[in-house]
Amino acid sequence: MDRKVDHDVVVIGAGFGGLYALHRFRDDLGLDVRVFERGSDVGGTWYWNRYPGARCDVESMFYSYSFSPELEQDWEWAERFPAQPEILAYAGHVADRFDLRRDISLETSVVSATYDPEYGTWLVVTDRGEQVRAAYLVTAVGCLSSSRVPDFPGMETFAGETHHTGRWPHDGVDLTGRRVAVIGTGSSGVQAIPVIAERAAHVTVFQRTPHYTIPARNRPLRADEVAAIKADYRRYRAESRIAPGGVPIFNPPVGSALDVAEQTRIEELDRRWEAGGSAVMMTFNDTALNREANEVLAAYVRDKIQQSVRDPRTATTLTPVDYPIGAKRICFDTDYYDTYNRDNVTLVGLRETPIERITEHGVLVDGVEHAVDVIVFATGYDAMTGPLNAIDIRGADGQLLRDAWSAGPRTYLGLSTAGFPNLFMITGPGSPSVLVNMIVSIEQHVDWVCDLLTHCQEYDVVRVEAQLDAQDRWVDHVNERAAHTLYLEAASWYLGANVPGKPRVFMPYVGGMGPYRKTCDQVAADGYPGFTLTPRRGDGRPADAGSTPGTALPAQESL
Ligand code: N01
Repeated sequence: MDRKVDHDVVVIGAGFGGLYALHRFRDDLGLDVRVFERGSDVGGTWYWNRYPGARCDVESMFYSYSFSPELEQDWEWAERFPAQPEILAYAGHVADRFDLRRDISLETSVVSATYDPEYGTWLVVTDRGEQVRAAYLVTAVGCLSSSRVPDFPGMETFAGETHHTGRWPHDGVDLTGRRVAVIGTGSSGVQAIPVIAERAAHVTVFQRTPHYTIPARNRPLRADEVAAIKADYRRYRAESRIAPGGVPIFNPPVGSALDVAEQTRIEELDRRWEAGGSAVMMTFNDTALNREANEVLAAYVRDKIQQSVRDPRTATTLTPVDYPIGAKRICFDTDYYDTYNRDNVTLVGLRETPIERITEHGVLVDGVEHAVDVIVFATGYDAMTGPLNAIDIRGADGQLLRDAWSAGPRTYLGLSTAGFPNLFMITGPGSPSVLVNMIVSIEQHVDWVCDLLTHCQEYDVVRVEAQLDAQDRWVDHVNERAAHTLYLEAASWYLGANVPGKPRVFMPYVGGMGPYRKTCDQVAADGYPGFTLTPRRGDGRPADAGSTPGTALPAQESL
Protein backbone atom coordinates (compact mmCIF):
# COMPACT_ATOMS: atom_id res chain seq x y z
CA MET A 1 0.00 0.00 0.00
CA ASP A 2 1.57 3.29 -0.99
CA ARG A 3 -0.99 5.88 0.01
CA LYS A 4 0.38 8.70 2.13
CA VAL A 5 -0.29 7.02 5.41
CA ASP A 6 1.54 6.42 8.65
CA HIS A 7 0.14 2.90 8.84
CA ASP A 8 -1.80 0.66 6.52
CA VAL A 9 -4.20 -0.29 9.28
CA VAL A 10 -5.08 1.18 12.66
CA VAL A 11 -6.74 -1.29 15.00
CA ILE A 12 -8.59 -0.02 18.04
CA GLY A 13 -8.33 -2.42 20.97
CA ALA A 14 -5.87 -5.14 21.99
CA GLY A 15 -8.31 -7.71 23.30
CA PHE A 16 -8.70 -11.04 21.55
CA GLY A 17 -9.98 -9.32 18.39
CA GLY A 18 -7.21 -6.74 18.18
CA LEU A 19 -4.43 -9.24 18.91
CA TYR A 20 -5.56 -11.60 16.20
CA ALA A 21 -6.13 -8.74 13.72
CA LEU A 22 -2.60 -7.47 14.31
CA HIS A 23 -1.14 -10.93 13.86
CA ARG A 24 -2.96 -11.64 10.62
CA PHE A 25 -2.68 -8.20 9.02
CA ARG A 26 0.98 -7.80 9.90
CA ASP A 27 2.38 -11.31 9.77
CA ASP A 28 0.27 -12.78 6.96
CA LEU A 29 -0.49 -9.76 4.78
CA GLY A 30 2.71 -7.89 5.49
CA LEU A 31 0.89 -4.67 6.38
CA ASP A 32 2.06 -1.95 8.70
CA VAL A 33 -0.35 -2.10 11.61
CA ARG A 34 -0.70 0.06 14.70
CA VAL A 35 -2.93 -0.93 17.60
CA PHE A 36 -4.20 1.52 20.20
CA GLU A 37 -5.32 0.08 23.53
CA ARG A 38 -6.63 2.08 26.47
CA GLY A 39 -5.62 -0.51 29.10
CA SER A 40 -2.10 -0.84 30.43
CA ASP A 41 -1.90 -4.37 29.04
CA VAL A 42 -3.51 -6.53 26.38
CA GLY A 43 -6.54 -8.75 27.07
CA GLY A 44 -9.56 -6.48 26.60
CA THR A 45 -12.54 -7.69 28.58
CA TRP A 46 -10.29 -9.99 30.60
CA TYR A 47 -8.00 -7.12 31.46
CA TRP A 48 -10.87 -5.10 32.95
CA ASN A 49 -13.15 -7.74 34.47
CA ARG A 50 -11.23 -8.77 37.60
CA TYR A 51 -14.19 -8.99 39.95
CA PRO A 52 -14.29 -11.91 42.39
CA GLY A 53 -15.43 -15.05 40.58
CA ALA A 54 -14.87 -13.69 37.04
CA ARG A 55 -14.72 -16.64 34.72
CA CYS A 56 -15.67 -17.43 31.14
CA ASP A 57 -18.65 -19.68 30.60
CA VAL A 58 -17.44 -21.11 27.32
CA GLU A 59 -15.22 -24.12 28.00
CA SER A 60 -11.53 -23.26 28.00
CA MET A 61 -10.51 -25.86 25.41
CA PHE A 62 -12.78 -24.05 22.94
CA TYR A 63 -12.57 -20.48 24.26
CA SER A 64 -9.13 -20.19 22.72
CA TYR A 65 -7.60 -19.30 19.38
CA SER A 66 -7.66 -21.95 16.70
CA PHE A 67 -5.28 -20.31 14.23
CA SER A 68 -2.12 -21.91 15.58
CA PRO A 69 -2.02 -25.69 16.05
CA GLU A 70 1.24 -25.27 18.00
CA LEU A 71 -0.31 -22.73 20.37
CA GLU A 72 -3.32 -24.92 21.08
CA GLN A 73 -1.07 -27.91 21.77
CA ASP A 74 1.32 -25.99 24.01
CA TRP A 75 -1.14 -24.08 26.16
CA GLU A 76 -2.43 -25.95 29.20
CA TRP A 77 -5.81 -24.89 30.57
CA ALA A 78 -6.33 -25.71 34.22
CA GLU A 79 -10.10 -25.71 34.55
CA ARG A 80 -13.14 -26.60 32.54
CA PHE A 81 -14.24 -22.94 32.59
CA PRO A 82 -11.24 -20.63 32.66
CA ALA A 83 -10.95 -18.00 35.38
CA GLN A 84 -10.10 -14.42 34.46
CA PRO A 85 -6.40 -14.57 35.52
CA GLU A 86 -5.85 -17.63 33.37
CA ILE A 87 -7.46 -16.04 30.30
CA LEU A 88 -5.48 -12.86 30.83
CA ALA A 89 -2.27 -14.90 31.08
CA TYR A 90 -3.22 -16.63 27.82
CA ALA A 91 -3.75 -13.27 26.06
CA GLY A 92 -0.35 -12.13 27.35
CA HIS A 93 1.26 -15.34 26.16
CA VAL A 94 -0.22 -14.88 22.67
CA ALA A 95 1.03 -11.28 22.56
CA ASP A 96 4.56 -12.43 23.49
CA ARG A 97 4.61 -15.59 21.42
CA PHE A 98 3.67 -13.75 18.21
CA ASP A 99 5.73 -10.66 19.08
CA LEU A 100 2.66 -8.44 18.99
CA ARG A 101 3.53 -5.96 21.72
CA ARG A 102 5.89 -3.89 19.58
CA ASP A 103 2.98 -2.60 17.49
CA ILE A 104 0.59 -1.92 20.37
CA SER A 105 0.41 1.47 22.06
CA LEU A 106 -0.96 0.85 25.55
CA GLU A 107 -2.75 3.36 27.77
CA THR A 108 -3.84 5.16 24.64
CA SER A 109 -7.48 5.75 23.77
CA VAL A 110 -8.66 6.70 20.34
CA VAL A 111 -10.85 9.78 20.71
CA SER A 112 -11.71 10.37 17.08
CA ALA A 113 -11.32 8.88 13.63
CA THR A 114 -12.23 10.89 10.55
CA TYR A 115 -12.37 9.60 7.01
CA ASP A 116 -10.79 11.87 4.45
CA PRO A 117 -12.59 11.18 1.15
CA GLU A 118 -10.04 13.16 -0.82
CA TYR A 119 -7.15 10.89 0.07
CA GLY A 120 -9.12 7.85 1.12
CA THR A 121 -7.51 7.66 4.54
CA TRP A 122 -8.57 7.68 8.17
CA LEU A 123 -7.17 10.33 10.47
CA VAL A 124 -7.01 8.80 13.94
CA VAL A 125 -6.50 11.01 17.00
CA THR A 126 -5.64 9.66 20.44
CA ASP A 127 -6.01 11.05 23.93
CA ARG A 128 -2.23 11.50 23.99
CA GLY A 129 -2.56 14.00 21.17
CA GLU A 130 -1.07 11.71 18.55
CA GLN A 131 -2.51 11.87 15.03
CA VAL A 132 -1.95 9.10 12.52
CA ARG A 133 -3.27 8.43 9.05
CA ALA A 134 -4.20 4.93 7.98
CA ALA A 135 -5.74 3.40 4.91
CA TYR A 136 -8.02 1.18 7.00
CA LEU A 137 -9.60 1.45 10.42
CA VAL A 138 -10.53 -1.74 12.24
CA THR A 139 -12.48 -1.53 15.47
CA ALA A 140 -11.87 -4.36 17.92
CA VAL A 141 -13.40 -2.50 20.83
CA GLY A 142 -15.40 -5.37 22.30
CA CYS A 143 -19.15 -5.64 22.69
CA LEU A 144 -19.25 -5.25 26.46
CA SER A 145 -16.62 -2.68 27.24
CA SER A 146 -18.66 0.45 27.98
CA SER A 147 -19.49 -0.17 31.61
CA ARG A 148 -22.60 1.46 32.96
CA VAL A 149 -23.52 2.66 36.42
CA PRO A 150 -27.14 3.82 36.56
CA ASP A 151 -27.71 7.37 37.58
CA PHE A 152 -28.94 6.67 41.12
CA PRO A 153 -29.71 9.85 43.04
CA GLY A 154 -27.31 10.54 45.90
CA MET A 155 -24.37 8.61 44.41
CA GLU A 156 -21.95 11.37 45.33
CA THR A 157 -22.97 11.26 48.99
CA PHE A 158 -21.88 7.66 49.62
CA ALA A 159 -19.01 7.58 52.12
CA GLY A 160 -17.76 4.08 51.30
CA GLU A 161 -16.11 2.50 48.25
CA THR A 162 -17.85 1.81 44.95
CA HIS A 163 -16.65 -0.51 42.18
CA HIS A 164 -18.11 -1.60 38.87
CA THR A 165 -17.41 -5.26 38.06
CA GLY A 166 -16.02 -4.27 34.66
CA ARG A 167 -13.57 -1.75 36.15
CA TRP A 168 -12.35 -3.77 39.11
CA PRO A 169 -9.14 -2.42 40.73
CA HIS A 170 -6.08 -4.35 39.63
CA ASP A 171 -4.73 -4.86 43.09
CA GLY A 172 -8.05 -6.27 44.23
CA VAL A 173 -10.49 -5.10 46.87
CA ASP A 174 -10.30 -6.62 50.33
CA LEU A 175 -13.91 -7.36 51.21
CA THR A 176 -13.07 -9.42 54.28
CA GLY A 177 -15.36 -8.58 57.14
CA ARG A 178 -17.07 -5.74 55.28
CA ARG A 179 -20.71 -5.07 54.49
CA VAL A 180 -21.14 -5.23 50.75
CA ALA A 181 -24.02 -4.26 48.49
CA VAL A 182 -24.17 -5.92 45.08
CA ILE A 183 -26.52 -4.18 42.65
CA GLY A 184 -27.33 -6.32 39.62
CA THR A 185 -27.78 -10.05 39.10
CA GLY A 186 -26.73 -10.69 35.49
CA SER A 187 -23.75 -12.91 34.63
CA SER A 188 -21.31 -10.69 36.56
CA GLY A 189 -23.43 -10.47 39.72
CA VAL A 190 -24.26 -14.17 39.62
CA GLN A 191 -20.56 -15.02 39.50
CA ALA A 192 -19.43 -12.44 42.05
CA ILE A 193 -22.09 -12.85 44.75
CA PRO A 194 -21.14 -16.39 45.97
CA VAL A 195 -17.44 -15.50 46.13
CA ILE A 196 -18.02 -12.18 47.87
CA ALA A 197 -20.36 -13.88 50.37
CA GLU A 198 -17.53 -16.17 51.49
CA ARG A 199 -15.43 -13.19 52.59
CA ALA A 200 -17.76 -10.38 53.48
CA ALA A 201 -19.41 -9.83 56.86
CA HIS A 202 -22.70 -9.37 55.03
CA VAL A 203 -23.85 -9.15 51.42
CA THR A 204 -27.04 -7.38 50.44
CA VAL A 205 -28.05 -8.20 46.89
CA PHE A 206 -30.29 -5.74 45.05
CA GLN A 207 -32.13 -7.52 42.27
CA ARG A 208 -34.39 -5.89 39.71
CA THR A 209 -35.07 -8.83 37.41
CA PRO A 210 -34.33 -12.40 38.51
CA HIS A 211 -32.14 -14.13 35.93
CA TYR A 212 -32.25 -17.80 35.06
CA THR A 213 -29.00 -19.43 36.01
CA ILE A 214 -27.69 -22.94 35.52
CA PRO A 215 -24.84 -24.64 37.40
CA ALA A 216 -21.56 -24.40 35.50
CA ARG A 217 -20.08 -27.44 37.34
CA ASN A 218 -16.63 -26.03 36.90
CA ARG A 219 -13.78 -28.38 37.85
CA PRO A 220 -10.12 -28.99 37.09
CA LEU A 221 -9.60 -30.50 33.66
CA ARG A 222 -8.41 -34.09 33.65
CA ALA A 223 -5.24 -34.95 31.76
CA ASP A 224 -7.01 -37.66 29.77
CA GLU A 225 -9.80 -35.37 28.51
CA VAL A 226 -7.30 -32.67 27.54
CA ALA A 227 -5.21 -35.26 25.68
CA ALA A 228 -8.28 -36.56 23.86
CA ILE A 229 -9.29 -33.09 22.70
CA LYS A 230 -5.75 -32.15 21.74
CA ALA A 231 -5.42 -35.34 19.71
CA ASP A 232 -8.46 -34.31 17.71
CA TYR A 233 -8.28 -30.52 18.02
CA ARG A 234 -8.45 -29.84 14.29
CA ARG A 235 -11.73 -31.70 14.00
CA TYR A 236 -13.19 -29.89 17.02
CA ARG A 237 -12.11 -26.56 15.61
CA ALA A 238 -13.69 -27.36 12.25
CA GLU A 239 -16.91 -28.32 14.06
CA SER A 240 -16.85 -25.12 16.10
CA ARG A 241 -16.57 -23.01 12.98
CA ILE A 242 -19.81 -24.29 11.55
CA ALA A 243 -21.75 -24.96 14.75
CA PRO A 244 -24.52 -22.47 15.56
CA GLY A 245 -22.89 -21.43 18.84
CA GLY A 246 -19.26 -21.68 17.76
CA VAL A 247 -18.55 -24.69 20.00
CA PRO A 248 -18.70 -28.41 19.24
CA ILE A 249 -22.02 -29.99 20.06
CA PHE A 250 -21.53 -32.77 22.61
CA ASN A 251 -25.17 -32.93 23.67
CA PRO A 252 -27.43 -32.45 20.67
CA PRO A 253 -31.10 -31.66 21.30
CA VAL A 254 -33.41 -34.61 21.85
CA GLY A 255 -36.23 -33.02 19.84
CA SER A 256 -39.11 -30.67 20.57
CA ALA A 257 -39.84 -29.98 24.23
CA LEU A 258 -43.48 -30.56 23.36
CA ASP A 259 -42.99 -33.96 21.73
CA VAL A 260 -40.50 -35.94 23.80
CA ALA A 261 -41.91 -38.49 26.21
CA GLU A 262 -42.14 -37.30 29.80
CA GLN A 263 -39.62 -39.89 31.01
CA THR A 264 -37.02 -38.85 28.42
CA ARG A 265 -37.68 -35.21 29.13
CA ILE A 266 -36.99 -35.58 32.84
CA GLU A 267 -34.01 -37.90 32.43
CA GLU A 268 -32.39 -35.66 29.83
CA LEU A 269 -32.91 -32.50 31.83
CA ASP A 270 -31.56 -34.14 35.00
CA ARG A 271 -28.55 -35.54 33.18
CA ARG A 272 -27.76 -32.19 31.60
CA TRP A 273 -28.33 -30.29 34.85
CA GLU A 274 -25.74 -32.56 36.46
CA ALA A 275 -23.34 -32.14 33.51
CA GLY A 276 -23.55 -28.34 33.92
CA GLY A 277 -22.87 -25.57 31.43
CA SER A 278 -24.75 -25.07 28.20
CA ALA A 279 -26.09 -28.64 27.86
CA VAL A 280 -29.38 -27.80 29.61
CA MET A 281 -30.11 -24.96 27.21
CA MET A 282 -29.54 -27.35 24.29
CA THR A 283 -31.97 -30.01 25.52
CA PHE A 284 -34.72 -29.22 23.03
CA ASN A 285 -34.67 -27.72 19.56
CA ASP A 286 -37.54 -25.28 20.00
CA THR A 287 -37.06 -23.49 23.32
CA ALA A 288 -35.71 -20.36 21.61
CA LEU A 289 -38.63 -20.27 19.22
CA ASN A 290 -41.80 -21.43 20.90
CA ARG A 291 -43.11 -20.03 24.17
CA GLU A 292 -44.84 -23.25 25.19
CA ALA A 293 -41.67 -25.26 24.56
CA ASN A 294 -39.65 -22.65 26.39
CA GLU A 295 -41.97 -22.97 29.35
CA VAL A 296 -41.00 -26.64 29.75
CA LEU A 297 -37.37 -25.67 30.29
CA ALA A 298 -38.19 -22.56 32.31
CA ALA A 299 -40.44 -24.53 34.67
CA TYR A 300 -37.67 -27.08 35.23
CA VAL A 301 -35.22 -24.35 36.27
CA ARG A 302 -37.84 -22.66 38.44
CA ASP A 303 -38.34 -25.94 40.30
CA LYS A 304 -34.60 -26.16 40.90
CA ILE A 305 -34.62 -22.67 42.42
CA GLN A 306 -37.49 -23.59 44.73
CA GLN A 307 -35.65 -26.77 45.79
CA SER A 308 -32.32 -24.96 46.37
CA VAL A 309 -33.39 -21.90 48.36
CA ARG A 310 -34.71 -22.59 51.86
CA ASP A 311 -36.52 -19.33 52.57
CA PRO A 312 -39.72 -19.40 50.47
CA ARG A 313 -39.92 -15.62 50.08
CA THR A 314 -36.33 -15.41 48.89
CA ALA A 315 -36.93 -18.33 46.53
CA THR A 316 -39.96 -16.58 45.06
CA THR A 317 -38.06 -13.33 44.58
CA LEU A 318 -35.26 -15.25 42.83
CA THR A 319 -37.62 -17.02 40.46
CA PRO A 320 -38.07 -15.50 37.00
CA VAL A 321 -41.66 -15.81 35.83
CA ASP A 322 -42.43 -13.23 33.21
CA TYR A 323 -39.96 -13.79 30.40
CA PRO A 324 -38.69 -16.81 28.50
CA ILE A 325 -35.55 -18.60 29.61
CA GLY A 326 -32.64 -17.58 27.36
CA ALA A 327 -34.28 -14.32 26.24
CA LYS A 328 -32.00 -12.48 28.65
CA ARG A 329 -28.54 -13.98 28.50
CA ILE A 330 -28.48 -17.23 30.46
CA CYS A 331 -26.09 -17.27 33.43
CA PHE A 332 -23.88 -20.16 34.53
CA ASP A 333 -23.07 -20.19 38.19
CA THR A 334 -21.23 -21.85 41.01
CA ASP A 335 -23.40 -22.17 44.13
CA TYR A 336 -25.51 -19.13 43.27
CA TYR A 337 -28.84 -20.24 44.73
CA ASP A 338 -27.18 -21.97 47.72
CA THR A 339 -25.58 -18.66 48.59
CA TYR A 340 -29.01 -17.32 49.58
CA ASN A 341 -29.15 -19.98 52.33
CA ARG A 342 -26.24 -18.30 54.10
CA ASP A 343 -26.91 -16.18 57.17
CA ASN A 344 -24.82 -13.34 55.82
CA VAL A 345 -26.76 -12.85 52.57
CA THR A 346 -29.94 -10.80 52.14
CA LEU A 347 -31.88 -10.36 48.92
CA VAL A 348 -33.76 -7.13 48.24
CA GLY A 349 -36.19 -7.28 45.33
CA LEU A 350 -36.49 -4.06 43.37
CA ARG A 351 -39.33 -5.01 41.06
CA GLU A 352 -42.03 -3.05 42.88
CA THR A 353 -39.76 -0.74 44.82
CA PRO A 354 -36.67 0.46 42.91
CA ILE A 355 -33.62 1.95 44.59
CA GLU A 356 -34.73 5.36 45.87
CA ARG A 357 -31.28 6.72 46.41
CA ILE A 358 -27.77 6.03 47.53
CA THR A 359 -27.18 7.59 50.94
CA GLU A 360 -24.04 8.41 52.87
CA HIS A 361 -24.23 5.01 54.54
CA GLY A 362 -25.81 2.71 52.00
CA VAL A 363 -28.74 2.04 49.71
CA LEU A 364 -32.29 3.26 50.37
CA VAL A 365 -35.17 1.07 49.16
CA ASP A 366 -38.80 1.45 50.16
CA GLY A 367 -37.85 3.73 53.02
CA VAL A 368 -35.31 1.24 54.45
CA GLU A 369 -31.64 2.15 54.48
CA HIS A 370 -29.37 -0.86 53.92
CA ALA A 371 -26.10 0.18 55.51
CA VAL A 372 -22.96 -1.01 53.67
CA ASP A 373 -19.25 -0.22 53.42
CA VAL A 374 -18.83 -1.09 49.74
CA ILE A 375 -21.17 -0.98 46.75
CA VAL A 376 -20.44 -3.32 43.84
CA PHE A 377 -22.17 -2.25 40.66
CA ALA A 378 -22.79 -5.35 38.57
CA THR A 379 -25.03 -3.18 36.44
CA GLY A 380 -23.77 -4.10 33.01
CA TYR A 381 -22.84 -2.27 29.84
CA ASP A 382 -23.98 -0.03 27.05
CA ALA A 383 -23.57 -3.09 24.89
CA MET A 384 -22.36 -3.38 21.31
CA THR A 385 -22.91 0.19 20.12
CA GLY A 386 -21.65 1.87 23.32
CA PRO A 387 -17.92 1.37 22.70
CA LEU A 388 -18.19 2.51 19.06
CA ASN A 389 -20.42 5.49 19.77
CA ALA A 390 -18.01 6.65 22.46
CA ILE A 391 -15.46 7.49 19.74
CA ASP A 392 -16.05 10.41 17.36
CA ILE A 393 -16.04 8.33 14.18
CA ARG A 394 -16.80 10.53 11.17
CA GLY A 395 -17.57 9.09 7.78
CA ALA A 396 -17.11 10.26 4.18
CA ASP A 397 -19.70 13.04 4.39
CA GLY A 398 -18.68 14.19 7.85
CA GLN A 399 -21.49 12.38 9.65
CA LEU A 400 -20.78 10.92 13.07
CA LEU A 401 -21.34 7.19 13.39
CA ARG A 402 -23.43 7.72 16.51
CA ASP A 403 -25.71 10.05 14.52
CA ALA A 404 -25.95 7.61 11.62
CA TRP A 405 -27.00 5.04 14.23
CA SER A 406 -29.29 7.28 16.26
CA ALA A 407 -32.24 4.95 15.60
CA GLY A 408 -30.11 1.85 16.20
CA PRO A 409 -27.04 0.32 14.55
CA ARG A 410 -27.14 -0.30 10.80
CA THR A 411 -24.49 -2.51 9.29
CA TYR A 412 -23.90 -4.74 6.34
CA LEU A 413 -22.98 -8.20 7.69
CA GLY A 414 -22.09 -6.61 11.03
CA LEU A 415 -18.74 -5.78 9.46
CA SER A 416 -19.20 -2.50 7.72
CA THR A 417 -21.56 0.46 7.56
CA ALA A 418 -22.57 2.65 4.60
CA GLY A 419 -20.93 6.07 4.56
CA PHE A 420 -17.88 4.85 6.47
CA PRO A 421 -15.48 3.45 3.85
CA ASN A 422 -12.50 1.32 4.84
CA LEU A 423 -13.90 0.84 8.33
CA PHE A 424 -14.38 -2.72 9.52
CA MET A 425 -15.91 -3.74 12.82
CA ILE A 426 -14.82 -6.94 14.53
CA THR A 427 -17.93 -8.53 16.07
CA GLY A 428 -20.03 -5.47 15.29
CA PRO A 429 -23.81 -5.21 15.68
CA GLY A 430 -25.57 -7.32 13.06
CA SER A 431 -23.08 -10.19 13.46
CA PRO A 432 -23.46 -13.24 15.74
CA SER A 433 -20.83 -11.93 18.19
CA VAL A 434 -22.25 -12.10 21.73
CA LEU A 435 -24.61 -14.97 20.88
CA VAL A 436 -21.78 -17.34 20.07
CA ASN A 437 -18.25 -18.22 21.18
CA MET A 438 -16.59 -14.82 20.81
CA ILE A 439 -13.21 -16.17 19.80
CA VAL A 440 -14.65 -18.13 16.89
CA SER A 441 -16.56 -15.01 15.90
CA ILE A 442 -13.43 -12.88 16.11
CA GLU A 443 -11.35 -15.26 14.01
CA GLN A 444 -14.06 -15.44 11.36
CA HIS A 445 -14.33 -11.65 11.11
CA VAL A 446 -10.60 -11.02 11.03
CA ASP A 447 -10.04 -13.78 8.46
CA TRP A 448 -12.81 -12.37 6.29
CA VAL A 449 -11.37 -8.85 6.44
CA CYS A 450 -7.94 -10.31 5.60
CA ASP A 451 -9.36 -11.91 2.48
CA LEU A 452 -10.99 -8.63 1.51
CA LEU A 453 -7.76 -6.68 2.00
CA THR A 454 -5.93 -9.27 -0.10
CA HIS A 455 -8.57 -8.83 -2.81
CA CYS A 456 -8.06 -5.05 -2.60
CA GLN A 457 -4.31 -5.45 -3.00
CA GLU A 458 -4.81 -7.75 -5.94
CA TYR A 459 -7.24 -5.44 -7.77
CA ASP A 460 -5.68 -2.19 -6.58
CA VAL A 461 -8.84 -1.21 -4.74
CA VAL A 462 -8.36 1.68 -2.35
CA ARG A 463 -11.87 2.25 -1.06
CA VAL A 464 -14.38 -0.31 0.19
CA GLU A 465 -17.83 0.79 1.26
CA ALA A 466 -21.05 -0.99 2.12
CA GLN A 467 -23.91 -0.12 -0.21
CA LEU A 468 -26.98 1.33 1.43
CA ASP A 469 -29.45 -1.06 -0.17
CA ALA A 470 -27.37 -4.12 0.79
CA GLN A 471 -27.15 -2.76 4.31
CA ASP A 472 -30.91 -2.16 4.47
CA ARG A 473 -31.53 -5.71 3.36
CA TRP A 474 -29.09 -7.08 5.93
CA VAL A 475 -30.68 -5.05 8.73
CA ASP A 476 -34.13 -6.30 7.66
CA HIS A 477 -32.80 -9.85 7.63
CA VAL A 478 -31.28 -9.47 11.13
CA ASN A 479 -34.57 -8.08 12.45
CA GLU A 480 -36.66 -10.67 10.70
CA ARG A 481 -34.59 -13.54 12.13
CA ALA A 482 -34.81 -12.08 15.62
CA ALA A 483 -38.58 -11.62 15.27
CA HIS A 484 -38.98 -15.39 14.87
CA THR A 485 -37.38 -16.01 18.24
CA LEU A 486 -38.35 -15.30 21.83
CA TYR A 487 -35.46 -12.87 22.27
CA LEU A 488 -37.79 -9.92 21.84
CA GLU A 489 -39.86 -10.97 24.86
CA ALA A 490 -37.42 -9.76 27.50
CA ALA A 491 -35.95 -6.37 28.37
CA SER A 492 -32.35 -7.30 27.68
CA TRP A 493 -29.13 -5.55 26.81
CA TYR A 494 -29.29 -7.39 23.46
CA LEU A 495 -32.13 -4.96 22.73
CA GLY A 496 -30.56 -1.96 24.41
CA ALA A 497 -33.33 -2.07 27.02
CA ASN A 498 -30.92 -1.59 29.93
CA VAL A 499 -29.87 1.90 28.85
CA PRO A 500 -32.52 4.60 29.24
CA GLY A 501 -33.19 6.27 25.88
CA LYS A 502 -31.28 3.69 23.82
CA PRO A 503 -33.23 2.61 20.72
CA ARG A 504 -34.78 -0.83 21.13
CA VAL A 505 -33.17 -2.77 18.34
CA PHE A 506 -32.08 -6.38 18.61
CA MET A 507 -28.39 -5.94 17.91
CA PRO A 508 -26.72 -9.34 17.39
CA TYR A 509 -27.52 -11.71 14.52
CA VAL A 510 -29.40 -14.81 15.67
CA GLY A 511 -28.80 -16.85 12.52
CA GLY A 512 -25.94 -18.82 14.10
CA MET A 513 -22.22 -18.94 13.45
CA GLY A 514 -22.25 -21.58 10.71
CA PRO A 515 -24.92 -20.02 8.48
CA TYR A 516 -23.51 -16.54 9.03
CA ARG A 517 -20.04 -17.74 8.02
CA LYS A 518 -21.53 -19.27 4.88
CA THR A 519 -23.15 -15.97 3.94
CA CYS A 520 -19.91 -14.05 4.46
CA ASP A 521 -17.92 -16.65 2.50
CA GLN A 522 -20.41 -16.44 -0.35
CA VAL A 523 -20.11 -12.65 -0.46
CA ALA A 524 -16.33 -13.03 -0.72
CA ALA A 525 -16.57 -15.78 -3.35
CA ASP A 526 -18.93 -13.64 -5.47
CA GLY A 527 -16.57 -10.67 -5.53
CA TYR A 528 -18.10 -8.76 -2.62
CA PRO A 529 -21.65 -7.93 -3.73
CA GLY A 530 -23.14 -5.24 -1.53
CA PHE A 531 -19.81 -3.40 -1.34
CA THR A 532 -18.59 -0.71 -3.67
CA LEU A 533 -14.93 -1.29 -4.40
CA THR A 534 -13.19 1.73 -5.84
CA PRO A 535 -9.86 1.37 -7.64
CA ARG A 536 -6.94 3.72 -7.31
CA ARG A 537 -6.46 6.53 -9.81
CA GLY A 538 -3.05 7.70 -11.05
CA ASP A 539 -2.17 9.85 -8.05
CA GLY A 540 -3.02 7.15 -5.57
CA ARG A 541 -6.35 8.63 -4.49
CA PRO A 542 -9.63 6.76 -4.83
CA ALA A 543 -10.95 7.07 -8.38
CA ASP A 544 -14.04 8.97 -7.25
CA ALA A 545 -12.20 11.44 -5.03
CA GLY A 546 -12.65 15.11 -5.74
CA SER A 547 -14.54 15.82 -8.94
CA THR A 548 -13.55 12.63 -10.76
CA PRO A 549 -16.65 10.57 -11.45
CA GLY A 550 -16.84 7.22 -9.66
CA THR A 551 -15.45 4.23 -11.48
CA ALA A 552 -16.37 1.50 -9.10
CA LEU A 553 -15.50 -2.04 -10.08
CA PRO A 554 -18.09 -3.83 -12.24
CA ALA A 555 -21.45 -3.68 -10.54
CA GLN A 556 -21.92 -6.65 -8.28
CA GLU A 557 -25.16 -8.25 -7.49
CA SER A 558 -26.43 -7.31 -4.08
CA LEU A 559 -27.30 -9.78 -1.40
O1 N01 B 1 -24.58 -7.17 33.03
P1 N01 B 1 -26.15 -7.44 32.78
P2 N01 B 1 -23.45 -8.22 33.42
N1 N01 B 1 -31.44 -0.74 39.17
O2 N01 B 1 -26.60 -6.30 31.93
C1 N01 B 1 -29.23 -4.68 36.84
C2 N01 B 1 -21.12 -11.01 29.60
N2 N01 B 1 -20.51 -11.66 30.74
O3 N01 B 1 -22.19 -7.47 33.61
O4 N01 B 1 -32.04 -7.34 34.45
C3 N01 B 1 -31.29 -2.01 39.54
O5 N01 B 1 -26.41 -8.79 32.31
C4 N01 B 1 -29.90 -5.45 35.76
O6 N01 B 1 -31.26 -5.61 36.05
P3 N01 B 1 -32.31 -5.93 34.83
C5 N01 B 1 -22.42 -11.72 29.28
O7 N01 B 1 -22.66 -11.66 27.92
C6 N01 B 1 -20.08 -12.93 30.57
O8 N01 B 1 -23.90 -9.11 34.49
O9 N01 B 1 -31.93 -4.97 33.71
N3 N01 B 1 -30.67 -2.96 38.83
C7 N01 B 1 -29.10 -6.74 35.79
O10 N01 B 1 -29.49 -7.55 36.83
C8 N01 B 1 -23.40 -10.90 30.07
O11 N01 B 1 -24.73 -11.03 29.66
C9 N01 B 1 -19.57 -13.58 31.63
O12 N01 B 1 -33.63 -5.68 35.40
C10 N01 B 1 -30.17 -2.58 37.67
C11 N01 B 1 -27.70 -6.21 36.07
O13 N01 B 1 -27.84 -4.92 36.66
C12 N01 B 1 -22.84 -9.53 29.85
O14 N01 B 1 -21.44 -9.69 29.94
C13 N01 B 1 -19.45 -12.98 32.86
C14 N01 B 1 -30.27 -1.26 37.19
C15 N01 B 1 -26.88 -6.06 34.82
O15 N01 B 1 -26.76 -7.31 34.21
C16 N01 B 1 -23.27 -8.50 30.86
O16 N01 B 1 -23.33 -9.10 32.14
C17 N01 B 1 -19.88 -11.69 33.00
C18 N01 B 1 -30.95 -0.33 37.99
N4 N01 B 1 -31.12 0.94 37.62
C19 N01 B 1 -20.41 -11.03 31.94
N5 N01 B 1 -29.65 -1.20 35.99
C20 N01 B 1 -19.15 -14.98 31.43
O17 N01 B 1 -18.65 -15.40 30.42
C21 N01 B 1 -29.19 -2.42 35.73
N6 N01 B 1 -29.49 -3.26 36.74
C22 N01 B 1 -19.41 -15.85 32.52
